[in-house]
Amino acid sequence: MIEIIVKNSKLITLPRIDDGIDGSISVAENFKHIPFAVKRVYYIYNLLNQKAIRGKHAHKKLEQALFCINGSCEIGLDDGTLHQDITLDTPNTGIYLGVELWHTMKNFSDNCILLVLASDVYKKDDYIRDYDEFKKYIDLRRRRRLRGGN
Ligand code: T46
Repeated sequence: MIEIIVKNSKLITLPRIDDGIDGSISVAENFKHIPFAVKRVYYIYNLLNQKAIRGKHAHKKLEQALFCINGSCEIGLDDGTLHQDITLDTPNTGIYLGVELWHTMKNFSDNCILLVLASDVYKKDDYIRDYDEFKKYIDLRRRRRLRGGN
């Protein structure tokens, strides 16, 4: 099992209940398996261009959990210091994507379905879509934290 080394992220393993030839069920409950209350669910699919690179942004406040529930894809994580690529290819294993993490989604298999559970509704202002701006933002946040602010 891969170890996540970037800040504000970890692997999430959901329970998997196998019903033999009748299939399997995986379950995600707020605060039990997902470390926040889920307010929004969306999924990314129809990835006709397997070379697509999605994401390329960070969030200021939004927390998310990503599960590739069909096929596979790769999630690039960057906390401003460390970078890591994680392959998601198991429906009950996901990634917790905390705040202030630059992320990309890439190397999609053609049947990929990426399910995302999010802690808030869609807010355009929560996105940082420029990498230099992201670096400045996390640096400012770090200096504020050192001074005892939040
Ligand atoms: C994230 C990664 C993992 C909405 O109107 N409402 C929504 O809830 C979402 C998620 C998207 N949109 C619209 C905004 C854009 O016009 O859908 C379009 C594509 O969104 P975006 O380019 O942000 O998609 P991704 O795949 O780059 O990023 C998405 C999420 O937006 C983002 O929060 O962290 O998945």
